[in-house]
Amino acid sequence: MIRTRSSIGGILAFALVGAALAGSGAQDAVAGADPQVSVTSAEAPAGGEVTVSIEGDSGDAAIGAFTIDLVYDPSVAVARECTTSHGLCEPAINASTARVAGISLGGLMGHIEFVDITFDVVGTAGAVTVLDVQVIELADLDSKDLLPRTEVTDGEIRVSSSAAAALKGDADCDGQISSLDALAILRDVAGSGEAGCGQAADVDCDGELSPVDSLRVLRYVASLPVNTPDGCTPIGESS
Ligand SMILES: [Ca+2]
Ligand SMILES: [Ca+2]
Repeated sequence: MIRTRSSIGGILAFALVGAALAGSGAQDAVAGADPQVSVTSAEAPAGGEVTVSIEGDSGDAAIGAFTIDLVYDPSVAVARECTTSHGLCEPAINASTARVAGISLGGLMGHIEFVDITFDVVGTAGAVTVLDVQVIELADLDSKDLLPRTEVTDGEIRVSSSAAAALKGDADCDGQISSLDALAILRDVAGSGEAGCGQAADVDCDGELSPVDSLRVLRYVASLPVNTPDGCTPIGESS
């Protein structure tokens, strides 16, 4: 019995050392550095969506297991979906908290992308929610608790003014003007889709969407001259 157990232990130890060595090849740990966990900040108009990332650095450790919560104000932004490559994530373990939990046999070292979380922005312009990072668990490959020496940095989501952000001609509201905007207008006119930013799409300011609006956007994209009626914001400028 003893012999069997020790040989299993030996194999396991060998596997862990091998995995740790493999993991340390790409990015060497910085001796004496503390682990860090932070979240990116973002700004988006009301009704839009925004993705933030919880990132970190292993410092001088190799991270074997983690559980991290992100607490937010659901009157400003609500987490809708999340993606992680290290385990599992859930955008809403309750009305104001997203969670990611993961493990690594070889140990996560260097820069770490824990999770991407996409929020629907529901607050009014000027509203802000703190993104409160709460590290529930952070342990190395020996299950040693790294929490006491982990630096944690919060972020925020700010609701911008959509009126100021809207570019004339940006019919699909992606922040740039391209042939896709001309297509979005034409699809709207044909009844087979809706231009998300209707006011920005009405580039000749006559109060309705028409093929003329689409053509003007296409001329702009092709760097051809575009006449703008008096009192109408030119294509490519903020309205
Ligand atoms: Ca666009
Ligand atoms: Ca028009």
